Amino acid sequence: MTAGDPKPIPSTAVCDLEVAVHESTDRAANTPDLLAQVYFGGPGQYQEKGWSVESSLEVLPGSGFHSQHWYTNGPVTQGEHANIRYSGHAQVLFGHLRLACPEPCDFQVLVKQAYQEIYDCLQHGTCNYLLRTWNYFPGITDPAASQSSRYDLFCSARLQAMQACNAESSIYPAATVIGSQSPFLQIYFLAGDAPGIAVENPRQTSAYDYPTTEVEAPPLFSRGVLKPWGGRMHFYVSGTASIIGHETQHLDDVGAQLNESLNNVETLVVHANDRHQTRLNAQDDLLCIKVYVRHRRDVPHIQRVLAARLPNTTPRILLLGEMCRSDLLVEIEALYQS
Ligand code: 3EB
Repeated sequence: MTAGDPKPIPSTAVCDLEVAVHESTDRAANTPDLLAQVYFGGPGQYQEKGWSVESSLEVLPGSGFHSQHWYTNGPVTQGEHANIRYSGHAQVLFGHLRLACPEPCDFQVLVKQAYQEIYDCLQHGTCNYLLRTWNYFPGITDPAASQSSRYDLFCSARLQAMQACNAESSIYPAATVIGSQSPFLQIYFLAGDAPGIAVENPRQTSAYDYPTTEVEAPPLFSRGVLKPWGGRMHFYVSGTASIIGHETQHLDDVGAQLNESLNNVETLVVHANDRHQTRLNAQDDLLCIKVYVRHRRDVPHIQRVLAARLPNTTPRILLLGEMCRSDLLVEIEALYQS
């Protein structure tokens, strides 16, 4: 660049991001500031009109919201990178990838490809920081040919992709990994042009430090990620289960597992406030909670525990899905917005 060339103007605009949840699955008006819409309970496909993700997990009774709309201060454009479809602008990106996962398939190769595409996509643009990921695929605890579970292969492949893309040193995103009933690896994710702040739970061993006698490759995610957007604070809480230290608690007791998971989320919020001077209220700032349920017969019990623990105004959705450990019956994730 010579002295006379115009220099790119550094972006000083404040990026807003606001999430709204809705009871219906009605499509949002496709306004320029609509970053993404996420629908639950559909076939898990791309929509032709507008930019949306359909999560393939079945919605269970007791669910109060069925869609999420993510808004930013636009204008937003859509693009594609390899198998990824994304929507965004210089400061925020929401992406979706869906790969067929036939039987048999080399699952580790598939996941490595997916994450390499994700890191590649982010490195090609301005939104280099992965903040939050959602990962769904079939047969999560099934042993593969190598005797490792698909979840083990997932963790190994995610690590390999990070290494291949030199993304290892970055802050791990908040993440959810759940087994689905549809024959696809579905990943959707949020990224930004600035990193979030990782928050770990003092009651739980950090997943990336799980003893290597128990896991083949460490699960590379943060328990929670704080991210300011303009004047708003988001706190993305990862899939959270009934685990203390690194051990599952309350075997065969779904109610106690759910209570313990909720305790873990509350502890994480308190810890984030202590460490980072945020003022999140564990109840009032909870925009929505997702509850992944292994057995549909547990739904009434789960509804009763939620009714006892959450204000009845807190939007929730119950989704049928399998956890990565066979002894877990329930797992939750939370989105805080203040
Ligand atoms: C756990 O706490 C439960 O591998 O990215 C939850 C959320 C879990 C994310 C991941 C795994 C992951 O270890 C499992």
